[in-house]
Amino acid sequence: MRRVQIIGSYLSLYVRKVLVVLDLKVIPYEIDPTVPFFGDDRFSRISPVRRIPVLVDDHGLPPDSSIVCQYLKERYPEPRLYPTDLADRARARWLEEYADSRMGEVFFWKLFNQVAIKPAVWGEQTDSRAVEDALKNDVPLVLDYLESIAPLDGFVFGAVSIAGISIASFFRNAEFARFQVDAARRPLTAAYVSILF
Ligand SMILES: N[C@@H](CCC(=O)N[C@@H](CS)C(=O)NCC(=O)O)C(=O)O
Repeated sequence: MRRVQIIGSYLSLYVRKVLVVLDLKVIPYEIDPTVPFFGDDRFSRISPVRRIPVLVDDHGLPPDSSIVCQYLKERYPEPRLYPTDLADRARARWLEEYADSRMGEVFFWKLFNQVAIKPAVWGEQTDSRAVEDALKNDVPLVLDYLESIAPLDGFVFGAVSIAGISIASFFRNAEFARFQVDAARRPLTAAYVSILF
């Protein structure tokens, strides 16, 4: 199978989501570690909003992790990472979207960005109040929602799917920001995240 190229860093949760899909489908890849903040004109042309990941293969694709994962699903159908049932497939896509947008907002922008990107990339101070606010107000709402959809046992939809992959990718960054799910308060979410890792 031909090797594909992924423009993006291992540190990005959206890149990680695509890499997990590539690994599960045993598709060889190489990483172009362009950092979006410093990408050149070529990067702006292939990623107009200057975001990673971008998958580069012989088809010249648009960016966006969900679009890339959908493309990989159609080009390399096995193993299936979207449920067979139509309604479950819609639910899985919703959880992917929830992870990408809401969890992205909270775990990436409000936490990881504050504790990692601001100091390491921009040399700016972490806004501790913003971090505290996210931990107090935003994170609990996300975790409550996940607790309501996490299965009693095993995976949502019975097998590893794009939903679990998307959710797990965010918890890795949350962990980099020294955040862990409290298993006593949210046992289903903690168990679900632990099997996804
Ligand atoms: N919806 C996009 C989001 C991608 C995204 O926000 N990537 C971040 C890295 S984790 C990025 O490139 N940030 C650069 C910036 O905001 O300038 C996707 O799913 O690919």
